[in-house]
Amino acid sequence: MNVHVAALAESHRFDQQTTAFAGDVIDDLSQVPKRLSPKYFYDATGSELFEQITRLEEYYPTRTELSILRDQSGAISAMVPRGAALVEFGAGATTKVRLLLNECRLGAYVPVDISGDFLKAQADALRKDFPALGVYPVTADFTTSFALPNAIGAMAKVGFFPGSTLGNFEPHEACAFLRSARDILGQGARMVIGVDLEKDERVLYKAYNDAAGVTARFNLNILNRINRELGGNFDTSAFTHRAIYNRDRHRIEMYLISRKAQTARVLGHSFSFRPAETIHTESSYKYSLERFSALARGSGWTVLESWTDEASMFSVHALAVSD
Ligand code: AVI
Repeated sequence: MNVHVAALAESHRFDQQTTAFAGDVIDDLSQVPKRLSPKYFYDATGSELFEQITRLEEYYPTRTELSILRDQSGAISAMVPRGAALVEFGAGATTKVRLLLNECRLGAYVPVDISGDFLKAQADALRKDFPALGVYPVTADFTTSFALPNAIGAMAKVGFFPGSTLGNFEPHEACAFLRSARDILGQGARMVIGVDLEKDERVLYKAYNDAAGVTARFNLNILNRINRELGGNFDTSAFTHRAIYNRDRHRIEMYLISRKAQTARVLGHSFSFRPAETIHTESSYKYSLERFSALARGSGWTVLESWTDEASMFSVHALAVSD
């Protein structure tokens, strides 16, 4: 972070997270082409909009992954050692982890997320429903290195990374994340991971350009967040949402497109837009089984088994740390 942002953060009495947000926004909007990091979608409003997305008819990933976790629960639990600690990287709705908790005889559950308040609420609900389970939340950015709780030291470790969140990482970031997860979980660890698959482009297009406009509101909310938290003055009605499929890079790309020539100010910085100029807000990579397996191999993991739904829309994999 540059000295200027640090001074601004100090004068605005920003906490650590808001300071990092300010630094990233100013850096990313100064790039050519402009961009913003998708990790900033998820304030309270963004998280609620994402929950709405997961219930949309066009957005197949969530319900398809749930159906795989349900249909293959026996085979998946066979990959999870009895008494293991399940470490979930990022903690969203508890629906998916509940399926594993019901099926596998776990010793402990360790949700890891940057949002401490959300984690606490989630942990309390699980403790009520699974009184015998040790629940040890860790407040941390799961893409960085963090320490596991001492209480699970002696237990086998299984990572859980559902939702194809891996797809929102650039390939080098996905590799770095898988390597870091391997280092955190340690020798002998396993991992259950959900990954979205390549498919008919029309299906992908509709999933990210839904008719009700929820994804558009989700995308635009990042500008609202900049206005709210950093005192920006973006006119959100002067931007439109667009998602396209980039076949060569196997990824959906989401953009905010300026409807006109305009200037927005954030923390004393001016960002000028030409008409139709874009901000790249998210990439969502889609993998084939082969390309995911190669990524896992190159990141210190071996694919033990892969499961898909009948239409091959989504995949769930059991991985083991390579020797
Ligand atoms: C969280 N992530 C896997 C979602 C995705 O599909 O890439 C985020 C999302 N963006 C638009 N719709 C959903």
